[in-house]
Amino acid sequence: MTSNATATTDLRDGFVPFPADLAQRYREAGYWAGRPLGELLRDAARRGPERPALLCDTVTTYAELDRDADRRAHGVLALGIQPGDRVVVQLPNTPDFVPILFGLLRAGIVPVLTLPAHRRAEIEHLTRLSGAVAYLIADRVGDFDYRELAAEVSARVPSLRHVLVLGDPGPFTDLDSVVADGDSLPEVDAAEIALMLVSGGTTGLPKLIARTHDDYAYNARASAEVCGLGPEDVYLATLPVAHNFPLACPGVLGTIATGGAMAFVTDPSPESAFAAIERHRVSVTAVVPPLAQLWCAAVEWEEADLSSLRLLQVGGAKLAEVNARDVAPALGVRLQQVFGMAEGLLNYTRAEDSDELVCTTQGRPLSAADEVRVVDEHGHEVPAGAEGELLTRGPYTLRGYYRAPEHNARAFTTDGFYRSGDLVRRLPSGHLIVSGRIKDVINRGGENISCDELEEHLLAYPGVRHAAAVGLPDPALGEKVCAVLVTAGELPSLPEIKTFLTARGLATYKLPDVLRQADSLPVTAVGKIDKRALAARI
Ligand code: OOB
Repeated sequence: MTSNATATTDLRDGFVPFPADLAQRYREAGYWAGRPLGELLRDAARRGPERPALLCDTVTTYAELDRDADRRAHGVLALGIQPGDRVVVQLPNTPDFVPILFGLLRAGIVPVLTLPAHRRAEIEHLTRLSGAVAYLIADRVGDFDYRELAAEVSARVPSLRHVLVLGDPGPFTDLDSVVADGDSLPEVDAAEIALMLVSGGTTGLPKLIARTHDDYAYNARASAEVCGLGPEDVYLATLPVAHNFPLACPGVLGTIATGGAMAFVTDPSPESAFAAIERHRVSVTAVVPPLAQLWCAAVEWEEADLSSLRLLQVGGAKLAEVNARDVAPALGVRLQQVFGMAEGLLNYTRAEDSDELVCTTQGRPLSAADEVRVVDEHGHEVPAGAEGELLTRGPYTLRGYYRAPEHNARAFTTDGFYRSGDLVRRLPSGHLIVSGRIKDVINRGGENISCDELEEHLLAYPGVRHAAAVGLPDPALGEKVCAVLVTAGELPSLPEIKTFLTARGLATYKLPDVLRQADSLPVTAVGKIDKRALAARI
């Protein structure tokens, strides 16, 4: 690759920092500890050097992991990548992810964490937007060759100077050769950007969310505490580890903060995940609702010892109450609902919550410093228990997307609250019930129908595995309601569905006009049902 640098643009250019007064408050209150993320691992290795960190065919101890991360930090710096530079990272769920991530963090280099399912459109966009100088990939996963993707992207994005490959490098640089010994690493300021997450937004191209060391370390530590993680826990990264949920809620970073062990699967199917749970005695993992449903069903046919599993976190999309009630009896675990976003705010159900709260709510905010407002379309707070849009601000919630001033003007209030676009109801206990997305509605002849609400009812029909409500164009109504069902047996008839929904008390205008059957529903990069792709398919 050529090494003539188009000068790397300044990292802070386009970053929206926390206002100084709030930053000071978060520091004084101890939310922000002033320690860079790289030190999480340093501390764990100091406390328990011989403790198991990464579980695979072999066991990597914390001391080994710590050394590996340092050698990689020196290695990338020796290549000429500098503190503050951005590096697009796209790796499958492998234990190597951990030393690679920590190597970058300790060098003060900013990883842009993309998902394995991203392809040229997203990677090219994210590389340009971040001004990345390097792209870090695995050689191939399944049938897909990331080196071909890298060749395309580097031909199009001039800032990209290095492609580093885990595995067979082909024409690029072998990532495992990018190691060096050294004495001192650059000083990393905890108030600076540590890493960038990709927004899970479903409209337009993804946006970048810059998370600081201070805010993200708090995110991981506080999440670990709420989940009761400790050194005896074994966390399984089931979802793609570049996603906020398995990365830091509490995920890999929370596990490191508490000195536990981690295992990884590239394939979240019951067959592969259950085998990993049994083999590594996994105690905690996180999944999206469609996967939770699949796992609950799979105990019928998969023989595996899941007795080590104590906590199953489910989040990323609404977990229907009927499905929530299945989790504990089917898998013999405690369910935790997690309603979070890459932008920041996390809500968890707690160990001390009643089963009723755990099955019917999406949890309450992680931090006492999380500020939540539930507002109507004019921005006025709604009465307690009423539905409204969730706005939030707090010690680990972004103040603006990276390099997106126009979008930020709409996505934030003037006093810095993030407009989540999620519709929620708040109980007196502070627990939130997610009732839909502002935009995920079908407008049927002027009546608004919440897709989430309808889907929840459809899922209660016996034998319905997955359900999605989508609007189809209709000359008379504007939009009509189409229910797409994945069923265990035969598809029920439309009149049967209507009778069932009416008996559940659903208003007539919300009843589906059309029924479709599908073998499966399309999913996003992290495994949530992809409504846009589904609508395009119909
Ligand atoms: C997580 O993060 P993202 O950034 O992929 O997606 C965030 C959006 C939320 O705004 C909401 O619309 C939806 O996903 N969502 C949920 C939910 N959890 C997320 N909707 C209903 N119920 C839930 N439990 O998805 C994410 C990040 C960290 C932890 C967990 C999930």
